[in-house]
Amino acid sequence: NSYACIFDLDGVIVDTAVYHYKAWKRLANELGFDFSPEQNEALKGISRVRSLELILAWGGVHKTPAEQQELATRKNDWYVAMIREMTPEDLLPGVKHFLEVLKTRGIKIGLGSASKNAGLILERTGVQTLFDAIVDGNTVSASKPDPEVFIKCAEALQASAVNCVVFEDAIAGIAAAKAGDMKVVGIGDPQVLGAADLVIAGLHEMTIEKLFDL
Ligand code: B16
Ligand code: MG
Repeated sequence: NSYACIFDLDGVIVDTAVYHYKAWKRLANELGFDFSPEQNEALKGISRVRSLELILAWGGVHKTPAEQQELATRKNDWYVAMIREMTPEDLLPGVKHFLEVLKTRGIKIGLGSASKNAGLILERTGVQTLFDAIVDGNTVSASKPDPEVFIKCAEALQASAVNCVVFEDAIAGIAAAKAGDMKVVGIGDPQVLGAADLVIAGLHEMTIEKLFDL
């Protein structure tokens, strides 16, 4: 039975939210409306299909399921073109170092993300080989706050829930980790992420001591 750290991707390892926002905004503009950075906050951590539903509702636009499929694909093509250009420089501060510390200590490393593009992002940023298990939008059917993504990741890492610590930037993700009976470190604003066991600004603030104190 191993100890494991399970990381969310967008907002924890990399800031892909800016690319998601650019691509969704371009789609909305083509459909004749716009949405704000504040509205964009609501899209963090939720699936592509659900994001599109919300955006279409904001614009008061109705589309058939087939049209929605086409729009989601169009958005994803623009998004993928941007993330293909990512490099190790795009890792958030402290990420590489903390992952290497975990490796040295023999603590398992997992990814628990809603994104279907997680593999490509880890590959472009050069950290793919540090992960012992990757569970993403291609493997999971229920989105956060359902704990499925983290439970599947813990199983893949052969770690029981009590021995897992999740790192998350979204309220839904923290709820998912809690629903899976795992400890959770929030990345961001303590006012927003109060449900986490510990809140830090980013992985540059994380240490092995803080991990063992949880
Ligand atoms: P894709 P996370 C999430 O990543 C993003 O926060 C969310 O905005 C996005 O809609 C979702 O991935 C799906 O991404 O379109 O690439 O499949 O925070 O769960 O790592
Ligand atoms: Mg996130």
